[in-house]
Amino acid sequence: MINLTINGKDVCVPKDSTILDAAKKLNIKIPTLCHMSLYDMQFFNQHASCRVCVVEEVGRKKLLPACGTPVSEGMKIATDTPRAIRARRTIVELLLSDHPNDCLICPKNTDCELQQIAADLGVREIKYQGEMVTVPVDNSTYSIVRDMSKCILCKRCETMCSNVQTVHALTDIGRGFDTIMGAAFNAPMNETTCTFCGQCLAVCPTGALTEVNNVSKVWDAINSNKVVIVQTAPAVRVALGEEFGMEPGSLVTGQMVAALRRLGFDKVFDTDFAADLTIMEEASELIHRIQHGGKLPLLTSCCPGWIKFLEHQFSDMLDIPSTCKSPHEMFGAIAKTYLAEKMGVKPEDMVVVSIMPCVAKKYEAARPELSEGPDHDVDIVITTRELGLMIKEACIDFVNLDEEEFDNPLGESTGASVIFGTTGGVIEAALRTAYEMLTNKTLEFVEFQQLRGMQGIKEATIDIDGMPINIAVSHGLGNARKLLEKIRSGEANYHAIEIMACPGGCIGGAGQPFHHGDMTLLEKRANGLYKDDRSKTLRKSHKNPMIKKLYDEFLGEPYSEKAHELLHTEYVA
Ligand code: HC1
Ligand code: SF4
Repeated sequence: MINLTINGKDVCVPKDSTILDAAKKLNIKIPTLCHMSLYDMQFFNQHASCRVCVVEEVGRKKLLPACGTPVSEGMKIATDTPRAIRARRTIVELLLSDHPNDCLICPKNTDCELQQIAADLGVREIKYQGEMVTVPVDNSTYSIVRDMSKCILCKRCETMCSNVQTVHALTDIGRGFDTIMGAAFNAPMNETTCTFCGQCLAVCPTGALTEVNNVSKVWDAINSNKVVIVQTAPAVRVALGEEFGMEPGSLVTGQMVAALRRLGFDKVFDTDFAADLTIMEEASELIHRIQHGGKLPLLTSCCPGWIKFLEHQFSDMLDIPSTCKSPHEMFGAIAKTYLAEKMGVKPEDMVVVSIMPCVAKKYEAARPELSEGPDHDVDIVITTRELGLMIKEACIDFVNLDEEEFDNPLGESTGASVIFGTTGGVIEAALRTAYEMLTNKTLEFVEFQQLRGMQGIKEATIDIDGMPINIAVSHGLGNARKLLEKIRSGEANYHAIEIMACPGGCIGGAGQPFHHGDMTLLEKRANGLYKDDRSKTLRKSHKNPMIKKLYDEFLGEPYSEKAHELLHTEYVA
């Protein structure tokens, strides 16, 4: 252990600690910008590139970056000397010297950490005006915008993409002033191995990486003559409240539905309905593969970021994911056929909008192999944050709205579908149905605690009436890679695996209110979903009466030819 003093207070910390760690132990705040600690300190960004955290070593009059300097015995540190504070302000002034002054119209306005730190340090003028970065904005994808004029080279995006997601799509390219963050040869993002998971933009402190904003497309649709219907993903309901100052995990389903009606949507439906439908197909597929010697393990396929990761990095294994489309795409397919017919609306006169916690869903909706007709089954995707913006723009008093119910028939759902939004939830929902389909017995205890929690990889053997079923669950693409390598080498013996690209599952999606890798916050969102599940009378997807009706009236049997035509897909290398 190492003893030192900070601002005259003694502190004792383990020998590999930094000055920043020691200051945290004393509850002394040191501003940081490039520094990042994620998921209970499993990952760090410790490049010490911005130097905003400089502190003064007393006696030696030396300025040191607190995040990158290890403690040493007898060290005396001061965090609040005029020299340290002046140095921090100068550093921020220099960062602003080549930063565009467009805060008012920047997508990160009020969420920008550079803006906040400049305000906290009392920066009130652009003191130095230097040359600007002139690399064109990369608008090549449906999900992510890359504007290098706003990059401060903190490298948080690289840490996220390389260390957490193991995709390695982003790195620093060029030298000196010309350095930017991008793919090799500054290729546009749509020509790289990027999965569009968006986790890089979730940790970007400025507006250098942001999501593609589709809000104006939604307003245009609402103000047109078309019938505009909306669906909301499971994870949105436990995070949207945060945009209005509510506690993480607050369940705001009723207020969300009311707000969507006030915004002008013609019908407000639930992706949860389609999650129940997915389970009917996916559980049937699992049973089919087990009983007919099909390829195992079956991998869940509802996460577009993970599917793209598989297509790029494990293209020899495209036959293992379930062929089921994701729930929001199943919803689109059913909306533009069954529902359109029921409503007496031509599919081309209907606009389907998805509210998702995810930025990869924007790209997924545009994938040609996921739509039946010439138009996309899902027309527009916006994130939880974009919905928050629309509600603010319309001056709706969200917190005080009276709760309202979803419309029917595509608004009815069970507890099984709600838990899709957290890691482990999809496979738990599938097991609830697979058990009863396989055994014709009632599953009394529907909660599979072994599959819950925030460990990166969870493994369990579930006994289905004497038949052991080996399950694995992973979240975060780095963990997916570990599981896929075990399958490729023949080391693993699983029947089914759930994979989600974002740590925490969809509750941690890049379209959610920024969570800064805070595991406690993610757990609160997960608990909100589990609470919602417990509150439901129906907790198994196959018990959803509207799903039964859909099969009776339209699809026939689960896994039928019609179901295949509308609800299943294929993957491309
Ligand atoms: Fe998800 Fe899904 S759970 S992928 O995480 O299968 O985005 O919430 O909508 O489609 O239902 C996301 C969430 C979401 C789909 C469902
Ligand atoms: Fe990497 Fe995901 Fe960002 Fe793409 S979206 S660059 S895969 S972190």
